[in-house]
Amino acid sequence: AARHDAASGSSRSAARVTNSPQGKVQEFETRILDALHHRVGKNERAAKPHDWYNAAVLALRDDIIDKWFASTARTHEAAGKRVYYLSLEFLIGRLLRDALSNLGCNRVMEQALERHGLDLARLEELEPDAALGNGGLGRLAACFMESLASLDIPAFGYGIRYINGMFRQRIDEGWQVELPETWLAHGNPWEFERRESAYLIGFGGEVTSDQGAIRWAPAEQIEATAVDTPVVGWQGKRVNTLRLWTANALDPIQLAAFNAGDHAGALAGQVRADTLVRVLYPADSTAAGQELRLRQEFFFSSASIQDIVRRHVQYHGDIRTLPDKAAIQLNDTHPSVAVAELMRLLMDEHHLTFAESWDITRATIGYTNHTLLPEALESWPLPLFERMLPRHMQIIYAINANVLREARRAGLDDAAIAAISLIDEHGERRVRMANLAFVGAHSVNGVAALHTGLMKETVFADLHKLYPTRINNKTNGVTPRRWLHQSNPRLTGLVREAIGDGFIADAERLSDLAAMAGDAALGERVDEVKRANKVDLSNHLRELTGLRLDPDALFDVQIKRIHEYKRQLLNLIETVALYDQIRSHPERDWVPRVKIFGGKAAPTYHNAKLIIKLANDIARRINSDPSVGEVLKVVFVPNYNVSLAEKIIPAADLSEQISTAGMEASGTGNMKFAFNGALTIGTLDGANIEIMDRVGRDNIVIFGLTAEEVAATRAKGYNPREVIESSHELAQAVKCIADGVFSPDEPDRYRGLMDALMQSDWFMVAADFDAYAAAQRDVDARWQNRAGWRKSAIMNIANVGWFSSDRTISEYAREIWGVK
Ligand code: B1N
Repeated sequence: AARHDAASGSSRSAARVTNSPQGKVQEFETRILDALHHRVGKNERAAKPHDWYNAAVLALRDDIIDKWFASTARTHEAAGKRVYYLSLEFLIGRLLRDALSNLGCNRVMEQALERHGLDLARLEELEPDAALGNGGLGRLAACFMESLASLDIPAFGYGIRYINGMFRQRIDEGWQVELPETWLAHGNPWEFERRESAYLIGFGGEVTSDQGAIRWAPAEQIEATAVDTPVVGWQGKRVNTLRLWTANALDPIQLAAFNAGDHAGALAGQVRADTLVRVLYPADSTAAGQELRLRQEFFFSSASIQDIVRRHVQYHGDIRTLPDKAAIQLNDTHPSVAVAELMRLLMDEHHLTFAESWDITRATIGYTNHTLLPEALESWPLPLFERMLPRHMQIIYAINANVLREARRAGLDDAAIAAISLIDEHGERRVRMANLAFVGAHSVNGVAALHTGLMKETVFADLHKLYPTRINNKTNGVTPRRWLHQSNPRLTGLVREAIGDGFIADAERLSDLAAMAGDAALGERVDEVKRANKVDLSNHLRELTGLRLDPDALFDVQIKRIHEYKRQLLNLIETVALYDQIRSHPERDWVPRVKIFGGKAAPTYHNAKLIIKLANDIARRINSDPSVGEVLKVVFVPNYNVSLAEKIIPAADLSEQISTAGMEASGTGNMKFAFNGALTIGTLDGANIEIMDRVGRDNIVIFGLTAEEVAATRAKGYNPREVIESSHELAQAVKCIADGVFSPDEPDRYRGLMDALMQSDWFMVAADFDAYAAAQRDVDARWQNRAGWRKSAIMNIANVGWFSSDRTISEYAREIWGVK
């Protein structure tokens, strides 16, 4: 039996004498105590919950590190190709449950902690939510990292270790207030700083040429240092690395200046370095135009490319074989400058010709586009670009000359050539980062079938003519480990009983459930699971907001960034219309509903912030109106983040995916809800279309204009005022909001918002309103047929296994990266 000897430094190996479940618990307990004593520096009496959390992570981490070494060794031996995923965002959330669950240590950890009167679930809640991302794009990167490890593909994620990630949202009298999120305040037991992996990143200065040899002498240099976090795959098969860069001044303190009394000046360099990695730009689906953003982009792209090139040369000698050993994927255009940086290293440091370098660059790089919204397409004023990155500007001109010559030869006209150019010549000249990424990549992919089609027809139409085989589709996916197995243990248990547990590693096995979809007993159990999850969520929301919710009501959820194209306003106006209807017809058999909203607005996005205030104003009014009682409740959940999503999604009955068709590239929340048995109410947009194709038209509620119809309606001249005036319900609701019924303290608060709806309504809220309201009444009818609803819920779970990020990553691996 294992020796219980916490004080002994060698207790770890001593405790490894048995493999029995009790022996394992014993071993964990010993390791936790060892970590608590010797690494946290506390004994059991002095330890605070946070100390126990740290000790638990450290104990588990030892296992992870062993597997990490083994994975790296295997990769070296195989000498195969590695994947490098460059992303300015990784929205990873908490890691403890993910690691425990993927290592199969959950139960053991729970029992080891129980011996000290500690509750694992409570400790898990102490971990800060690592929010190094805004929304879908960053969360996708995190799901991809997990799938890469689960599929045993050697991969690195490269990004920035922001000191302050996504801001914390507080709701003050209904208004969003942004507070800094200090996720590193208590230290981060998951990360390892690698001082030996550091690179110089240059900015500004001059380029000189000496007998053909080009020399860039930057005016400023900052050191990028790697900070590594292990990424544990399913069943610990592989542990990959998420490598985030932090910044340091070469001279953290200039002593001469300091001694001369210029204390601030002496530290200015370090301040400049810190500023680089200080904050994540909180803009989702809009381009952040400031100089600091371009500095961040170059900083992390350059460090990552230097690291990749160094590793290649170290292991394989010849830089010319880079495309055989490295696949670099650009997550949107934020790392586009990597194209120019790789070219620079190949030409200026490795002395290859332009032609050789260009072939290597394109063979190595792939680019994923995530949005066609014009306001999100990055471009930089040419003078700024040239001042910050003079050598890269020269290289971009050279690439442009090369591409435009090709375009001429292919017979493209002036308009097409102007559209293809890396330089936008309309007005102030700008560098187009999407065009740079497109021409510098051998593969350019969209994230859902509709989106990829629209890429070919709109933003990239001319580039697509020149390179007709480059654009391809890779429909997004989500990891079933985090979004089903970990976040919904009740449903996981039920599914496991029904079809075994193969679906965790291979989500498409969920299809075995389809044959049982009509089984009344299974339907009832799915319902019980959902109800239990709703009770948990209600309790949590009561703590957060003070509101009491009825777990037997239909939980109708819209959680995502607040953006006009996502149309939270459509949902809110329909809520107001429903409220009117309930009060006018109290005798009807209304389906009790809880409308749940959550999401952050970009701090400078005025209308988005106003929409948050409107949601809160509507909630206050409706929730305190006794005439609707339990039939309708509205909740705005503050500070929506990954951890909240993990609690809300398993408890949702209805998933709101109601963007204006053609505007949501894919969506990934839509997939998470479906995996958890919610029905979708949605437009024919992004991946909703593919979800419909798989779950079947009877198990999803689709409404509204198609992308084509949206375009046609705009083209022929859309008059929202007419539409509003012709819909009694809509006109009534818009008038109420405009007249201040929900804002008696400031009656004109929403006048402008409603006027804009009447006058232009770019997002077609009015055009889709009647269809949406009718779809909601269809939802009510379906809900009242309990057996039918349950069957649809099961059909959703059974048919969305394809939306596993394992499937997505397998497609990238096979069709873009050329890895096993
Ligand atoms: O990427 C997700 C998609 O599922 C969503 O539909 C899409 O909106 C999202 C600039 C973006 N596109 N573009 C961004 C984020 C931050 C930023 O600074 C743009 N996010 C998306 C995953 O494919």
